Amino acid sequence: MENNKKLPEGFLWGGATADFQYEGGYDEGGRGLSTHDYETNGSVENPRHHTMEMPDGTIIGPASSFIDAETVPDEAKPVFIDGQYYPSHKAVDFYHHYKEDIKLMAGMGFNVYRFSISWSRIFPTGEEETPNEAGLKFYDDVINEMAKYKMEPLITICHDEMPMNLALKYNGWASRELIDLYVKYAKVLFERYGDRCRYWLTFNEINAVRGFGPTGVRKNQGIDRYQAAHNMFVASAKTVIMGHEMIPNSKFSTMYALSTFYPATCKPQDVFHNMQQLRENWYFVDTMGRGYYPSYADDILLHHGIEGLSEIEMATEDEEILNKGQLDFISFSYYRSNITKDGDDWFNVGGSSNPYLKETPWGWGLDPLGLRYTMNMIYDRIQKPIFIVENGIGIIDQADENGYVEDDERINYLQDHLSAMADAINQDHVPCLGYTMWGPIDLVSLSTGEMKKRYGFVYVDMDDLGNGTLKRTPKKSYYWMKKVIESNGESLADHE
Ligand code: BGP
Repeated sequence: MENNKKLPEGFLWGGATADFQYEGGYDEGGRGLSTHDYETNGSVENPRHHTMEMPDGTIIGPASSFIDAETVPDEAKPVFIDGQYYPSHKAVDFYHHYKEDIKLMAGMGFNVYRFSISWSRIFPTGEEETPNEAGLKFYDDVINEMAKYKMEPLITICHDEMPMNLALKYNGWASRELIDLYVKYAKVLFERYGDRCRYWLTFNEINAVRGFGPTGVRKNQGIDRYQAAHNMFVASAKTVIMGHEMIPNSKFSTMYALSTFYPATCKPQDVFHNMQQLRENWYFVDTMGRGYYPSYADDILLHHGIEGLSEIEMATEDEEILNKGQLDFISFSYYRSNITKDGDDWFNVGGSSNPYLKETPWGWGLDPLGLRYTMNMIYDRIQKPIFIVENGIGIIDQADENGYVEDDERINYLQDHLSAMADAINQDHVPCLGYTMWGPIDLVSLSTGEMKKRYGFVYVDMDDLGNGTLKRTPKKSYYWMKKVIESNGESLADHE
């Protein structure tokens, strides 16, 4: 019988990282400060995790969206506190290890690598007239290094962050001023890298504006979040239009957090509530994927204390821009699934635990079939190719004295998820461009600021406070994944 896990030729296999979790070098090469630079490390148990401190000692956070910051005066700026550790400053130092790391990725057979560009490395405050040449050169070097191994770049233009100046001065994406500043930034990237980069993502997890996430909004209440989302929709669409003009054969998406939800029971009210919860995410996918706001938009906004789209500030040309700047493909992250029931708060971004699923130590329910389900749901809805740009498992690895880890749990997770992906492609005929595993080289966790929540195929010797040699050592999963890629998925069938 024909192997049913082998993927179509040309499938893109690789990994994904974000600058502030991976790159470090926060004060090198003329880089400006970015929102994440003010966030401390932490752990789930440590209430200080992922927060920033203001001069009067008030603790707020996270910096990327300032949740709970309504009481913070507009003029207050966060400060760095002696004795606190700020993970983005060094991260795991890709800035100085990029040649070694790219070689390791190539050793597994990656033909794509998704990374994000730090906005403040290119425009330190976001408002300069001319870009920072040293910042542009760094990514030039990265892209050229990748080219040696025929690795295709997939670039995230903005991964949950912005120059701190833009968050403080403009209230982040709540202000329309950000649109032009972002488009100017994207234009510089297209001019510089467009000859070598075809695949671009305008934002990371844009639907996360309703919880934590990428807005930089200081007073993060309903209207500001959805105003920010609108401004990001327009910025993305303008960028897509410009990118298509500037780069032949370019393909654009934005990235969505689409870990999915199921109704807690078959009670019709639970099922209906779950549909509403899913629509909280579809709002973002539909608007950018189809090029217009969905019919249920007013209802969503009403639940967030906004009268409807009429309350969102829009320019007359926005409708046409959204229509012309539709995404070419839909990319998303998928880690887990959760359940919802009638009466749950719509703001319960994560949902509740599913009693049928095992969980990671961080409470993330393991659900490979949920990935196949999600792939089908997206394609049924938007009818554009999809791209899984984040998936993986964050667990505690036990390294031996040489840094080697026998990470069978990670192998099992990937085996199950990649098989489910292959089934969606081969049996359900969902067109999927590729798969980039989250954090191929261990990096800092976004949600907790920890190092011990590890995802990688490669172990990095560093602890939660940045102590360690930064030595890179391939784990057991590294060699397993190499086989999967070499066989273009065929070897996945050996384990069934
Ligand atoms: C996504 C983010 C990534 C990444 C990942 C894993 O939400 O796009 O930046 O960090 O989740 O999450 P965490 O690091 O919190 O385990």
